[in-house]
Amino acid sequence: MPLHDVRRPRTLFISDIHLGTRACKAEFLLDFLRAHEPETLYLVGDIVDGWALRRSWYWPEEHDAVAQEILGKAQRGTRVVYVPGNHDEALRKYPGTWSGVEIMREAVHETADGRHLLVVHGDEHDAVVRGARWLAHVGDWGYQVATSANHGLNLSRRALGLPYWSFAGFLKRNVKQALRFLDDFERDLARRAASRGFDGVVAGHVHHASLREVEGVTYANDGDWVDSCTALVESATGRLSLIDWMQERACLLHAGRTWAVATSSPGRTPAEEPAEREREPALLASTLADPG
Ligand SMILES: [Mn+2]
Repeated sequence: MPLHDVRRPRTLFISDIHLGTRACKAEFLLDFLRAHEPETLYLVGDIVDGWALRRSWYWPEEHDAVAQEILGKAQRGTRVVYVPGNHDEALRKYPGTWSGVEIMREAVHETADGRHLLVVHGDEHDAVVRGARWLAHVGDWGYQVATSANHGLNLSRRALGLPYWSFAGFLKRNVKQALRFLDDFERDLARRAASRGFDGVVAGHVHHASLREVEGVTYANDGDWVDSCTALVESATGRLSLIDWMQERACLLHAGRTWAVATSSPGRTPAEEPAEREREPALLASTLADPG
């Protein structure tokens, strides 16, 4: 089924997908990716969850399809820049271009209106984050199962098919603490970007989409595809905005568009996909899962 109105924004930023975990909303992401053909796509870390894969192998068809769609975009001319996060930190050791995807520790994005944005996952520079012990576990449900006092609780949550840990849930339960932490995180990243002469920073890591001015610089966070299904987008004129894909899909469906969660590649047959590329996502995932 052809998708209506494929959007061609100048830039898309997505992060915290956590492919390789059951919590990843891969089908919504696939739907989102197929509805957008950006000039540049930034993957702002925690794309493949190497920590989770190392504990137990989980790589269903939808997760492979997401990886294939990203590689397909690179093949069709999108510039794809992958800035690894803490859950895919093994890739930080391999800067360079792989299958058309540029891997780098941090990136600098110039907007259409000439602003320079630092693009980082957000975990590595940040003393605030290291101070916040619970944040190390964001997106890392299995780790919490193994170590926390909630062991029994998490086991029963797993039996019910629920994610072990959710930032949205944490936010609801600990509003004051979470908001204070988020504010510290945002200020710290914004100050670091400003001190290096940037006009702003784009990050992920905290699973909380945000776009605001902090002490004269732009702080943007593209959110996640575990709880919220959000992305940051730059228009042709350089305007930044956040996309809440669950909300937009609901509106599009309401407006009678034939937008549906895609289960097969629209307009392309498998024969058009280079065969040697097909094994790459699983190969990448197994590399990340390899403790060596
Ligand atoms: Mn992270």
